[in-house]
Amino acid sequence: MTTNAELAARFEEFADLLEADGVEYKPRAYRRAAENVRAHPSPIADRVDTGDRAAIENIDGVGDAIASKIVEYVETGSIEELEELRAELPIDMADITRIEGVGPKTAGKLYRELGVETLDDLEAAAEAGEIQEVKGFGPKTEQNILDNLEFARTVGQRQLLGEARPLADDVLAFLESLEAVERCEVAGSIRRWRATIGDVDALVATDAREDVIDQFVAWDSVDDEIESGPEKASVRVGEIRVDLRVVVPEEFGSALQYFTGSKDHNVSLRNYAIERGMKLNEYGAFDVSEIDDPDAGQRVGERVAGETEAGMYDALGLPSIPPELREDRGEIEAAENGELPALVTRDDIRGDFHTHTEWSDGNTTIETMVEAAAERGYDYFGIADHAEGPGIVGEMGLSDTEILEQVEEIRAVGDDAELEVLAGIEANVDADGEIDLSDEVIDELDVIVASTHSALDQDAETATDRLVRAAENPAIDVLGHPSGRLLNQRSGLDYDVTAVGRAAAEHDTALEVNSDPRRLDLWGSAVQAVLEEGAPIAIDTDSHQPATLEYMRWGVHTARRGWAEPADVVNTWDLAAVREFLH
Ligand code: DGT
Ligand code: CA
Ligand code: CA
Ligand code: ZN
Repeated sequence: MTTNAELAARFEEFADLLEADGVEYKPRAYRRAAENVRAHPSPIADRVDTGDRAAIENIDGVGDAIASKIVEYVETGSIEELEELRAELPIDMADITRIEGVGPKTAGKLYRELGVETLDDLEAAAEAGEIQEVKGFGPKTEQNILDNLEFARTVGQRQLLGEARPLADDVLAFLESLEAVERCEVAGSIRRWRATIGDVDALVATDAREDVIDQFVAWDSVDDEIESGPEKASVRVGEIRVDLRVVVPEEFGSALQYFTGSKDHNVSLRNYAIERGMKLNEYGAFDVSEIDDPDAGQRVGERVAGETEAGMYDALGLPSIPPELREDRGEIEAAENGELPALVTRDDIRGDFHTHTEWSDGNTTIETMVEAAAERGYDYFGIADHAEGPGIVGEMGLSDTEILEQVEEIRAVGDDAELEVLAGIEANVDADGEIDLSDEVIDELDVIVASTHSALDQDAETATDRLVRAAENPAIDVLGHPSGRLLNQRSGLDYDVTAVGRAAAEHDTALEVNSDPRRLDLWGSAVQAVLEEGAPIAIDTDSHQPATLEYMRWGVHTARRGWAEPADVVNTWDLAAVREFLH
């Protein structure tokens, strides 16, 4: 069956190609549709099957034209208009746009002017000095392309969590629907909620292994079978590789533990086991204290666990360690000492401080965003549109006067809302760590998020000074996406996370976990470092439309990778405590 993720990917491709073709406005509509389709709670293909056209058109951002394309794709497996665009613009878009500063529009131009289709073509053109000759480009653009080619090539292999996880959910739903499947779970980096994913690993317990393998490779969503054998199969779904392993129920827990990783966690855990006369592998936990040669085979000694994962840890006298913590950053020692954190969950979240509306580059009104927040049961909700400043292009950013106008409207919407609406702004941390807002504006606002949008190539010392200075600024409540990284596109600021965490702790500034799957900034190890300094964090979605309030899922799991407990996260606090913090 066609998944929502697959449909979303088609519309994103549509948007890219239209943009490459020089079409205006339409790409944005397609992107919006893609986000809403991806976030839709049930399979849209079901609506096509039941002929419920109205339900499809009811999805935010999906009108008559896009609904027709959804139907066409579900029924025929392709969209004619998209095929025509692909033929007209045969560009390796995903590869080429991974270069910072090269978007679909630029890619389209380079194709038309120089015939650039691949990264190799691009490299050749840049090295021959052809790019600087194209109208609108110059030596600087050309140099930028040369500087970033290497990065684009190496990161190209990994998928964003936000793209891979919805697919993993579909894989699980499919496997669960098979009669022979007793248990199934995802493993690997996706179960640890890493920001980027090499491949999706899935695991099934069954007594009918070959049946399950056969049914899996025959799944409608599979584009290619890479390999298959009696115990495992690898397939490609869209751009993502899915590895399935099929085990007998008695060994499901040990296999799950093993294939969840990380490798470093497993190595440490195995050593921990050896010190206690135990042997640990994908087939079980074995007591080998009475055995002369524990390495004589895979299943030697007395088998004490393997059916459940919790049993594996229990066999070592340890409580279960949440998958997000399995990175060999002290979790085994914490488990041994009974000091594992009680991790924050999605249900603990009471609000969001960083969201956008059409006042800057968001897609909708303050009212619509607030309603969407209320539907999620939040207690408070911050609108933080862009202030004008470095890194914010054109008319998008708000001037001080416009901010004051917007605050009035936010207050008016807040008066009728079911939750507390916080008037905020996303200010710009300039190259020196300052923000540019008048005292009057600062006084009027409830929450000031300050983010870096420019000068992201500073050296580590300058960048650290800059972020420390921002963290010390009493006007700033939340330091937004501190590094400014864009996954698979740019690495962002390199800075001393501990030093910034210390400054934030001393000056009561929260550091943001930006939940946008392209950012996830702070990331797990950075969260852990700032929490050790005692700084609070805020998990924000940076939503530009209602559907992406669901990005909170990625942010929460990222915070969990950093050992965050509810008390560490400002937006789990009640309104009174939040007010006090923001004051
Ligand atoms: P990825 O796919 O690159 O995002 O990362 P993972 O962690 O999903 O790695 P993957 O798919 O190669 O393997 C899944 C898990 O299997 C990995 O996290 C740990 C386990 N594993 C795989 N190979 C080895 C190995 O050689 N030694 C150990 N100890 N564990 C391994
Ligand atoms: Ca994997
Ligand atoms: Ca794998
Ligand atoms: Zn933002």
